Amino acid sequence: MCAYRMYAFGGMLCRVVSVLWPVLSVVSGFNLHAEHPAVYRGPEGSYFGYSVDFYRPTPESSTLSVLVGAPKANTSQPGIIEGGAVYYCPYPLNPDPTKQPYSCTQIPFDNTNNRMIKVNGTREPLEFKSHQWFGASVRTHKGKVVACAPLYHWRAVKVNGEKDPVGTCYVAVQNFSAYAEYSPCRTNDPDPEGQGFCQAGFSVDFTKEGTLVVGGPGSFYWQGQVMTAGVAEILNGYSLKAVLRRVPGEKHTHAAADTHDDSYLGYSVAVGEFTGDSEQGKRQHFHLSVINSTNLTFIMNFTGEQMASYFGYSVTVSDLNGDGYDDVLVGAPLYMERERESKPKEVGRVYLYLQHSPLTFSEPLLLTGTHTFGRFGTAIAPLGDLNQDGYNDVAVGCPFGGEDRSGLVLIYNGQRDLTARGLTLSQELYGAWASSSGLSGYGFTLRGDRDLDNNHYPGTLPCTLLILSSFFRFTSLLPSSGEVTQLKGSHSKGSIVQSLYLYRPS
Ligand SMILES: *[C@@H]1O[C@H](CO)[C@@H](O)[C@H](O)[C@H]1NC(C)=O
Ligand SMILES: *[C@@H]1O[C@H](CO)[C@@H](O)[C@H](O)[C@H]1NC(C)=O
Ligand SMILES: *[C@@H]1O[C@H](CO)[C@@H](O)[C@H](O)[C@H]1NC(C)=O
Ligand SMILES: *[C@@H]1O[C@H](CO)[C@@H](O)[C@H](O)[C@H]1NC(C)=O
Ligand SMILES: *[C@@H]1O[C@H](CO)[C@@H](O)[C@H](O)[C@H]1NC(C)=O
Ligand SMILES: *[C@@H]1O[C@H](CO)[C@@H](O)[C@H](O)[C@H]1NC(C)=O
Ligand SMILES: [Ca+2]
Ligand SMILES: [Ca+2]
Repeated sequence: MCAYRMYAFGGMLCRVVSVLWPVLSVVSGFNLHAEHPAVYRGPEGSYFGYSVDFYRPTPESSTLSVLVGAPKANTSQPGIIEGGAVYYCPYPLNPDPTKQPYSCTQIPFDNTNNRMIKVNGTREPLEFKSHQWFGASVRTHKGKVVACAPLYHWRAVKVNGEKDPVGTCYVAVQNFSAYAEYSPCRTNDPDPEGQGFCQAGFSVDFTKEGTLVVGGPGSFYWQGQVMTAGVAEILNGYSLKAVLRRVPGEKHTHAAADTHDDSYLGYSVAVGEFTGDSEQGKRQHFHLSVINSTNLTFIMNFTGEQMASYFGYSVTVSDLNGDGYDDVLVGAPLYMERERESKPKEVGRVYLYLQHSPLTFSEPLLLTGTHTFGRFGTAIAPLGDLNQDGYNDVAVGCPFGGEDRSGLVLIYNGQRDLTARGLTLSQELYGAWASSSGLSGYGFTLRGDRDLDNNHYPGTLPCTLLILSSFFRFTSLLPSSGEVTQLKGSHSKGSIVQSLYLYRPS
C-alpha cells in the first residue's frame, strides 16, 4: 500500500488514525483511499476551492503541492476589497491529524492597487480590481501557472467613466519568482458588441505544448471567444505600463454572424490531442466546438440533446479505451430525464464521445445521474489509470446528490470495449462534512493529477490523485446576460463549506 507515497511523502495518510472521516463505500479494490483525505480549508466567505490544480515547481521535482483559488478572498492589495487570491498549499509531509486542516499561503501574483489615469485634471481609476474574482480559474503546466480574474473591470478609453468586465489573467514561472499580466480583451474595442464583456479567464487551460488557452465567454454579445498565447512571449518585454499590449504570436477566434450570439464559446475549455480545444455553447446553440489550435478556426461541434441542460458546463479529454485517441466527456448537469408518463426529473448527464479516428467521434455513450437535482456532471476529472489495468479512469462530481444532498463523487473505470460494456462504476466518495442543511456541494470542483500517470518510480502503485473541493457556484460569473446568471435549485448561502479534500490511491 502507498509505495510511491511512502517514497515521496513519507507514507503520510497511510496510518489509520482519524475519526473525522465517516463511512465511505468502496465497491472494489484499487481505488482512492477514501478514509483519509488531506483537508485544506480557507478563509470564511472566500470561496476557497472554487478552482484547483496540482503544482510542481519543475517536472523533476518530487514535491507536489496544490494551488487553490479563492475568488472572494481579501488580499494585501491596498484599497482592494475581495480581489480574490490563489493559495499555495504544500502537500503535507508529516501529517498530524490533530493539526488538520493544513495551512496554505497566498501567492503574490499582484500586490498593487488600481492603476490611475488623469481625466480632466483629476486622477481616476483606469481599472477596478475589487470583486474581480481573481482565482476563479487556475491551471498549471510544467511549472507554469496561470490564474485569472474574469470580473476584472476596466474603464477603457471612455470619457464617461463606464467600466467593462474584460477580465485579466496572471502567469507565473520559476516557482513564483516571475509574474506577468495577460489581459487579451483589454483593447480599444469596448462595449458588448466587441470585447468589452469578454470576461477573459472564465476558463483557462494549457495545450500539451504549454501554450496558454484563455476562454472569454462574453465577447461579441456572448458569442464568446478563445485566445491563445505563449507564456514566454507574455513574460518577455512585459511592463506594468503597457495596458494595451498585444503579445507576439497571440491568436484569437473572431466574431461570427449574429446568429451565434449567446453561444458562450469559452465557458469551459479542455485541450486534447485532436489538434483542438473544446469549448461550450448553450441555450440557442448548446454545442461544444472543437477548434484548430494552430489557427483557431472551427473544426466541428458537438451538440447537446436538450435545451438548458447546461451541456458543456464541464468538458474533459482523456483516452478511456486505450486506442491512442483522446475521447471527450461533456457534462450537462441540468439534464432532465423524461420517463414515459412521469414528470421530468433533473438528474444530470455525462456524454462520452469516443474518437475512432482523427476527429471522427461515435454517438455518445451516456452516463445519467440518479439523484434528482444532484447536478451529476458538474465536474469531470481524468484520473489517469487509477486501478492499473491499462485504461484511464475518470471521476464525475454530483455535488447535490446523496441521501442528504450533500454531494458525492463517482469514479468510473475505462476499458477496451466501451461501446459494448460502457464505463464501470468502481467507487463512490462522500464528503465528511455534510452540513445540517445537506447542501455542502462536495464534488463541485474536481481535479485529477495526470502528470503522475507515468511516474518514474519503478515497481510502485499508480499515483494518480483526485482532488476536489466542497463548494458550489450559487452565483454564476456571467453577470449581465440576464437569464443564465444562476444554476437553478434551492441553495442557501450559509451552507457553503470552504474545504478541499485530497485523496491518494490505496
Ligand atoms: C474582506 O474585507 C472586507 C472589508 O474589510 C470585509 O467586509 C469582507 O467581509 C472581507 N471578505 C472576506 C471574504 O474576508
Ligand atoms: C471635462 O470638463 C469639461 C468642462 O468642465 C466638461 O464639459 C467635460 O464633460 C469634462 N469631461 C469629462 C470626461 O469629464
Ligand atoms: C516554491 O514556492 C513556494 C511558495 O512560495 C515555496 O514554499 C517553496 O519552498 C518553493 N519551492 C522551491 C523548490 O523553491
Ligand atoms: C489546423 O490548421 C493548420 C494550419 O492551417 C493545418 O496545417 C492543420 O491541418 C489544421 N488541422 C486540422 C485538424 O484541421
Ligand atoms: C486554418 O486551417 C484550416 C485547415 O488547414 C484551413 O481550412 C483554414 O482556412 C485556416 N484558416 C485560416 C484563417 O488560416
Ligand atoms: C460551430 O459553431 C460555431 C459557433 O460557435 C460556428 O462558427 C461554426 O460554424 C460551427 N461549425 C460547424 C461545423 O457547424
Ligand atoms: Ca480513445
Ligand atoms: Ca484503469
